Amino acid sequence: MGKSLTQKILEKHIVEGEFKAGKEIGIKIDQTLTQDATGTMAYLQFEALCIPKVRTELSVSYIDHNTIQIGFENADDHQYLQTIAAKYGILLSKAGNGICHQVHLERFGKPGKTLLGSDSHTPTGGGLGMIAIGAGGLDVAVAMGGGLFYLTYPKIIKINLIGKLKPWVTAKDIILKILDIFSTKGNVGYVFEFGGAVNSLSVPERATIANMGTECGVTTSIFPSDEITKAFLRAQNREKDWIELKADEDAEYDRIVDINLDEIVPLAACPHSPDNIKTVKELEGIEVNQVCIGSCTNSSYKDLMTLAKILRNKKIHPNVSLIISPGSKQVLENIAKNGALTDILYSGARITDPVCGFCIGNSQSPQTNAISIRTSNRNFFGRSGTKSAQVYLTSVETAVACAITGKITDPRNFEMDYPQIKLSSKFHIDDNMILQPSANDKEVQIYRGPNIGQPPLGSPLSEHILGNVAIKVGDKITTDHIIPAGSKMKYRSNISKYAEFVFELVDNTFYKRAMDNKNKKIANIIVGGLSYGQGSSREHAALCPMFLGVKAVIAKSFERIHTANLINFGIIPLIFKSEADYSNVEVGDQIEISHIKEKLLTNKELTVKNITKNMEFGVNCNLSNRQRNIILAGGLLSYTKSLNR
Ligand code: MIC
Ligand code: SF4
Repeated sequence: MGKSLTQKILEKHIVEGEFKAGKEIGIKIDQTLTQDATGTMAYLQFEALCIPKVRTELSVSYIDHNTIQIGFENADDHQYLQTIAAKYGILLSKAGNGICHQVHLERFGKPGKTLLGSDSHTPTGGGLGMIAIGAGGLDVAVAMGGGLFYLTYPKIIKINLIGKLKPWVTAKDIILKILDIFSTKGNVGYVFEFGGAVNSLSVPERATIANMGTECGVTTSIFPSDEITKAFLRAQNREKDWIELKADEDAEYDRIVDINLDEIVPLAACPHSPDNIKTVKELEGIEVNQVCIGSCTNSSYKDLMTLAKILRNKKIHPNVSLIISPGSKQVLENIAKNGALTDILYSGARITDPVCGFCIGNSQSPQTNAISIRTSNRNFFGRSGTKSAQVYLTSVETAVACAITGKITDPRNFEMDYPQIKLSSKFHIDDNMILQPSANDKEVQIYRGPNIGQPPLGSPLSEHILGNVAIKVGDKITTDHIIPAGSKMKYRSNISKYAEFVFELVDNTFYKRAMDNKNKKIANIIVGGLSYGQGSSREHAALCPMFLGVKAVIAKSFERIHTANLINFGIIPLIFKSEADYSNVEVGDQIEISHIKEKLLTNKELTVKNITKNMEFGVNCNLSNRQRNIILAGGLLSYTKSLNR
């Protein structure tokens, strides 16, 4: 039987486990990436592992998230990251050089390699034929130290593209269609492998699709590496990094889904979830206050050239604020050199640094009750920094149409020919903002500002948990609900401070309640619905609850990265055996879970006693042997240290 592309790359990297869907495997990681918001903690943890140098082929530390410098905290963190990179053999991409996923695609990604990144959109590298996976910072720290990365051997869905996109319909509309089909829940343990008419899509377009596959909750998404990939790498002066990669003709898949590109129309994800899809036609006429173009989903040279061509000789609507964030310094320099930037500026747009910026809500928060059209990948409640804002996610083409007319507008209404953008055969490249590690690593002093704390260690699991339900939440709770980013993100390296904001968006009394329980030595329990922990890879969504004394989360189902993060920080993820039992627990109920170690070691169902309601229910804890040992040790850091002893 032939092999899929995913199988071929995983087979080359597997070190532990067997190729059976649902079983845990350990793979070797060739490349890692971190960004500053998750990176400071990842490197503090890396330091705690006491390894003298990274053991990967390539590790890059990007500064792209916390770039707003009001106060000393972010600038101090940047300096910490720069000295760490110099000392431990890591490349450093300075603030202003670009968004990690865009820069990695341009300068470092290689077909056939594995990439682990402390950011959930790391699968963007799948656009180049990599197995690129997002994970918590601690998993990335372990991989930098040469440790394996463990994942469930995935089920593979072939997304078979048929036909060709019509003018004004884009790769973004393809992935929005996929979100319409698959939704943001129920896809844990799958990989999307793209095949069929992929040769109509350039690498940046493939990357847009792979980037947002993350919103479905899949492990990763991957495209073949073909002549189009080769041309992209050649334009980046990296043709030597190219290899051809494709699935065998007779490869078998767990499922095949055909997507007919001719039938796709401009789409939008409506508030407050990337899977709340409507056609742009259905939304036409809604007045728009803000349009933001950029983010790691749609900020490539092709995106901004399309934008510039549409804006040429046009002015944006007076009621709209148009924000443009290029994906990288390379993109910005190229559109500056060829004059396209002038067309953008003349239209009345505001240009920001090439950073995450608006996407993570640490700048450009819209006005109260605003309608904001964005080309980014997430429109979770409150993420823009304005709770009352309504954020719609669209393609660049739709977004710019809205900026010009001041209303949600189907770009096909424009009376102009669809701009055809030819990708340069050679980009202007200048890597001066990527710093090489020091040749004198022993002499590098690590800079530690007052914002840098110590990574808290978990305590070994106890046999018995007596606790209170400190919060009960519904379905599709994202990590942005658990611990917001935006203006609070500057506390990423200061856990006791950052923990004050846990569940702030959902219930701002949580922190006080949790601390009261903690001070009385009562464990905190979180109760959740379906798909708990969607979205980002931020391990702070486990680390801060751990700091607040959360010992278990009981939910109807969990998302992949968040489950791993909970385990890494010694919090037990428990799944209701019967979803109906969700209604049998309320905030404030006293809960007892006994014989935990014994049940975990024998893989038996656990019993949760609701003392307040005088009733019991069953929960499952589906862990691999390795995960069980991590939980028993009180988390991955203690576990890894014990192995290295
Ligand atoms: C995001 O898009 O939510 C982030 C900010 O990039 C996160 C990482 C983080 O929280 O630092 C992600 O996607 O993993
Ligand atoms: Fe940055 Fe937004 Fe991409 Fe996250 S999704 S990496 S915040 S641009």
